[in-house]
Amino acid sequence: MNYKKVTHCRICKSKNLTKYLDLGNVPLANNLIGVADTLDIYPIQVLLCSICHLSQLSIVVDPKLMYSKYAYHSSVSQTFKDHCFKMGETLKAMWIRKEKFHPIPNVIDIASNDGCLLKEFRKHGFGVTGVEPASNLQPELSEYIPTINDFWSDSLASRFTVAVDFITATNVFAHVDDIDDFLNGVKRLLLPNGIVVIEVPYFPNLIAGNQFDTIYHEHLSYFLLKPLMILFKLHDIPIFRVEKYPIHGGSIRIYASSKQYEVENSLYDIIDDEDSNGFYNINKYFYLSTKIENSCNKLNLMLEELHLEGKKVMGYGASAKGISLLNYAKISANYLHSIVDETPDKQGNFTPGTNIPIVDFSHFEKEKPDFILLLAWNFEAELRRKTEHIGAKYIVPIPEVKIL
Ligand code: JHZ
Repeated sequence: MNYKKVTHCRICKSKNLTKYLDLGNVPLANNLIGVADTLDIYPIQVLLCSICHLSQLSIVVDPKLMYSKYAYHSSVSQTFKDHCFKMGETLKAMWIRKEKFHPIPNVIDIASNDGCLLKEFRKHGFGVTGVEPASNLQPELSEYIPTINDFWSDSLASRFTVAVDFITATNVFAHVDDIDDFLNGVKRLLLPNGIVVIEVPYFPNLIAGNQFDTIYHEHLSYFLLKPLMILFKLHDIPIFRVEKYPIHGGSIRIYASSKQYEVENSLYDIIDDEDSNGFYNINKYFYLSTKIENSCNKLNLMLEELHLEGKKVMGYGASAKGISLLNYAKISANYLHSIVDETPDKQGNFTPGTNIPIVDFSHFEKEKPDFILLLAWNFEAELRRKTEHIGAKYIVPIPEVKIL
């Protein structure tokens, strides 16, 4: 068996888990396929813990299947690179105000991918080390970033000899099953005033923005602030600051440390908002199923109509969420000619479950589509800027399908 069932809450260990969403069985979103490949599918069901209110998938697929080779390269998006550059600037300013243990600030980035964040941090003078399990994601030699090819764990942390000012983890914490082991390793390696900085998509944005396509096997947890506060307190590294960013459809960045920095009031405001908006109550979530079904039907219908009118529709961004959306909405390869993605590791493959070819950018110029379906809607501005000259109309699928 390539997956295990979740029997208790990942944070508070309660067995009071209630299912509120079932999106059926779909393939692993980032495991792209060749034409002749066979496909494994796994269930997508979301459960709510009635004690700490963590939403979580009902199964955990073996991480080695998903991350030993990883098609996603963070550096393809300039928007994300800019985001990382600014994050480096913020952390550098924090370091300047702290007691210094090293002559320059040092950072370990967990799930460093192709070194995107660390390259930006180095521009601010950080000493950098990456930890990344995917063997195909080594940063280019010309921009060498020391990277350990492994999963982050407490046991891996115990092999490091130098404690660090910062540990960063962007878009990985939701992917981790054993978050206790993850945080034990973090705590072990932080300097006494060191700070762990974690960015995760913020669950209320998923709900408000109907971002159901971001529910897929990699994302084991869907975080509100309250369960995160509970978790970090249990590990004695309390969260003292939270910031909201628009990246990836709306994320929160949390700052935590074993040094008891003063907890900012804004945290309590966010928790009050979560509470008053009903996020701690299962009744908030039961309507999702119907809403998602309606959204999928609308997208399917629109693409069918365009197909019948003889229009050529191409996708842009073979994102994990896009691939999930195509599966949830059962979009046939007849409706979508191909998907352009500028990640070389994705090109030449097909989308799992829907068999749509993934091609390079030159195909936009060759094929001259009438419509471009923005499957990476979170980078709408960047994708539109790059394709304006094609003269196609855009289809944005989320929160509700619309033509621009
Ligand atoms: P993008 C990823 O999800 C993976 P995905 C992961 N599971 C996660 O948690 C989230 O991020 C947060 C391409 N592209 O970033 C690159 C271009 O071709 O929305 C990507 O394949 N040209 C870790 O995959 C895809 O689109 C461009 O100019 O849903 C975007 O994927 C740009 C901007 C992107 O995340």
